[in-house]
Amino acid sequence: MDHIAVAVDNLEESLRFYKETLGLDCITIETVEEQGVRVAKLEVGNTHIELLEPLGPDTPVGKFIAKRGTGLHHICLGVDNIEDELGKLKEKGIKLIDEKPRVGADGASIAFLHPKSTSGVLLELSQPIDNLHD
Ligand code: CMX
Repeated sequence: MDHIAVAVDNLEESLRFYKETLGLDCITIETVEEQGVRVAKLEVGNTHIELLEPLGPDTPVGKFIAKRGTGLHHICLGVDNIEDELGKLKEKGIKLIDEKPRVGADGASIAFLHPKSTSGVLLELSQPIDNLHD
């Protein structure tokens, strides 16, 4: 489990609960322009919670919040070789949102699977940057 992501209206307001009340460590706050989000990464054991604040109402997470409200947005599994995994999933008939990986938080290589193939949950695969092969 790489992380669980929660869509929020306001990062600082949500951090008051996750960081100050729960006492989780916020290890990074990063703007990922390509994804239209500001991301706060909190450490929980050997995994993370990511809080996603949309950069505007017309971004994917902004539209998600307008349609469904704030809350659980996606779960992310870490993989060693994302291209291989996407190839294998495609062969098995899994519906992919991203056939090719793109850049996510921390410069990781990421791709989303369509919720139709995952019982309704948006599922992300992520290959960390320190694990990228040549
Ligand atoms: N949970 C469940 N279903 C979701 C969903 C979510 N969070 N987001 C989208 N969907 C559904 C849509 O309803 C749609 O369903 P239908 O095809 O049945 O209508 C389907 O998934 C595709 O969604 P879409 O928005 O129409 O498709 P796009 O290709 O435009 O975008 C997606 C898909 C998921 C990439 C985009 O909506 C999104 O959320 N982008 C932001 C990604 C993000 O969180 N980035 C954070 C980066 C930080 C990191 O590295 O983790």
